[in-house]
Amino acid sequence: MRMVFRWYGEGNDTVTLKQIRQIPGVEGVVWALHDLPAGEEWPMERILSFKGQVEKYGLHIEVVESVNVHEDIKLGRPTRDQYIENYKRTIENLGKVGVKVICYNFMPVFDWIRTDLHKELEDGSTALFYEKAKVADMDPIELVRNIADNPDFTMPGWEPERLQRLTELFAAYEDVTEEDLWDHLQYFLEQVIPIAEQNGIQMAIHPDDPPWSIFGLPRIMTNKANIGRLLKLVDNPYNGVTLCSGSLGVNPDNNVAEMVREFADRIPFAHIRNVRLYENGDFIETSHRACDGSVDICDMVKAYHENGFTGYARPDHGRHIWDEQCRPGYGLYDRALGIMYLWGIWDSLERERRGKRYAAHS
Ligand code: DNO
Ligand code: MN
Repeated sequence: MRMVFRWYGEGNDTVTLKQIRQIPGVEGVVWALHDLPAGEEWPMERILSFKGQVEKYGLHIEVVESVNVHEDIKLGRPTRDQYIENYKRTIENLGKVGVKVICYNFMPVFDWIRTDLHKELEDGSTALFYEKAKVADMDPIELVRNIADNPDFTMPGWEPERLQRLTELFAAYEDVTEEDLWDHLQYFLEQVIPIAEQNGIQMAIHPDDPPWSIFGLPRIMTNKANIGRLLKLVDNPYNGVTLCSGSLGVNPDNNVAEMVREFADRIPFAHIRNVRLYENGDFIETSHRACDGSVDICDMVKAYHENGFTGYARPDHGRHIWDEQCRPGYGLYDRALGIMYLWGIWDSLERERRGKRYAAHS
């Protein structure tokens, strides 16, 4: 398990590289050029300057999250070819600087969705929360009109330009079925995976978060059967999954440890976090500790260990603790605590495996 930590870049993150390098066992940052719109080629000089900045701190840039997929690709529009070409050029550029994994997602319109970014837990910390009924009842177009009154209803996909285009996007997706989305994903992967392979980069799709349809939009990366289907769409080791325990784990039918056991050789990147589920379908993000949430993090880490996992892992989100002011879910403290919990499980499994000959420095 190679531990990495998401970093949004200088001036765009409250956490510093100096802090990241002091978290035990963290070897690199998970990054992106967040200011570039989906569909554009990432310029080499921007990539190189980011690399230089990170490497000064002894960290690497081997994992990118995300290179976002342009909406025209997901919609299967004729204009998609130009965006796929740009995607391929970005892969080549990233391959040149030693990137090994590109995480991306194929969710129409929105990335992850929550209804409250600062919901209080019993201990006074706050975390990302999802109220199922609130989303189910919501007419997104109506919501756009009222957005000013809903400052806490934030979605990462809701940058201003996209907001304006929302009505148009919803109309465009009206006739797109789940099967259409599968076809569009296949079209994309058939072109992109060979380039990824030539450049030594594993593509790793992120599951949908939450893993069910919202606002009537199709969502397909939701469960074990569909991950299996994705891996067969282009049956190549460079077509992989970012197995996100928090995204998949909010559906109680999903057993993430079981997925690790089944798909181990196609998981180049693990997102590890815990979530607590409520009977009405609401959920809240918790500390990584297994007993704090509904996902059996211990069994899942054991599954990675049993399979000799050598991929990258990051603590996905954390709570906001000790009064930290940070990007929602992306503070330093709780994610660092999560890492220590993960290493605790991992090291004890490692010690067991090696038997008595294990020594602290081996
Ligand atoms: C949630 C996060 C996601 C992720 C993107 C990847 O679990 O990990 O926001 O970064 O979906 O494309
Ligand atoms: Mn994730």
